[in-house]
Amino acid sequence: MNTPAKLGAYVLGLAVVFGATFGVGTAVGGVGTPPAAEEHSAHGDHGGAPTAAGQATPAGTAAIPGGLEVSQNGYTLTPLTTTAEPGKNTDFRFTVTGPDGKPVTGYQVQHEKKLHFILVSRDLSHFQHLHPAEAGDGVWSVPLTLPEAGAYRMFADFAPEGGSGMTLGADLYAAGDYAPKALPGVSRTATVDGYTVTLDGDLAPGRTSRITLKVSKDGKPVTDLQPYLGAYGHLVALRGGDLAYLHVHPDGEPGDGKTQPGPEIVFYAEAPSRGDYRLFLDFQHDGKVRTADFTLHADGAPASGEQGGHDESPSGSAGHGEHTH
Ligand SMILES: [Cu+2]
Repeated sequence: MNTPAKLGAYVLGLAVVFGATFGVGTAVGGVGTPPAAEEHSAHGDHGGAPTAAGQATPAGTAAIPGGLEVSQNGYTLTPLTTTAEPGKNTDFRFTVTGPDGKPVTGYQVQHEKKLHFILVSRDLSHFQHLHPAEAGDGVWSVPLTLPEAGAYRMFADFAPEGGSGMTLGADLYAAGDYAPKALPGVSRTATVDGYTVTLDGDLAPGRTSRITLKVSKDGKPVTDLQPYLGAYGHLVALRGGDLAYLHVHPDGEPGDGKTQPGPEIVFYAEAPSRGDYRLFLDFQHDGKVRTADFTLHADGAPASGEQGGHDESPSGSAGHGEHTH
């Protein structure tokens, strides 16, 4: 084998490793997660693979994170419309076609939903997490408002029957004058609706990092967070610049005997590279789902402690929760 061919095989091998690590796409998006067993078979190699891969190659060179492609593994996301009037609610519809070219009708339920839908503005100043309804014949329907003029990214996070989880992404547009906002600077405290959420932990390029979010209200820790679609919180993380969709999963779930309903919610997040990331935490309290947002910067070599932290992740924990706003 000549050298280029060997190199190619080597890179391909790394891609396979990274694919297993990052390609799950449920990230939360994670949003959705395959059933627990599926979820964990998909990233069952968390403990060792990120370390090995992170040391063997510059972070981000071998992986294609979720959300960047409109088509993957033979599955293609097809919005039936890609434009909307700013501020006007529309019945937004789309399909996912399978390897046979037909709209997929069979989906695995992930955290009580067959498909999780995330919409962000491309400047990451706007975020929505919705759950479309099946309109028949593989068509998904969701009432959607693009709040103002600009370019948007939609993500469909799902696992087809008999397949593994993935996140496909497509651009949507609202016509009109558009003034993009700069990505907010690094921020570890967010306030929403009288709640303060603080973030502890750092994203590390090419590694799984433990992120702890602590919810308080009126200066007091919130200890009665409500389960929402199977979790106490749902975290979506997107990379600034290209909106790569990170794989994120929570540590523990309601009813597992050890996961408390706040004030802390713990997640494991995989940042594919250095760079800026926006994080959106959905949590439910007093019957309402709220979103707290943060900016983190992943830089430098991963700390050895990160991996140890991740090893404490119970292998039986379910993925993340979901919510509708
Ligand atoms: Cu969802």
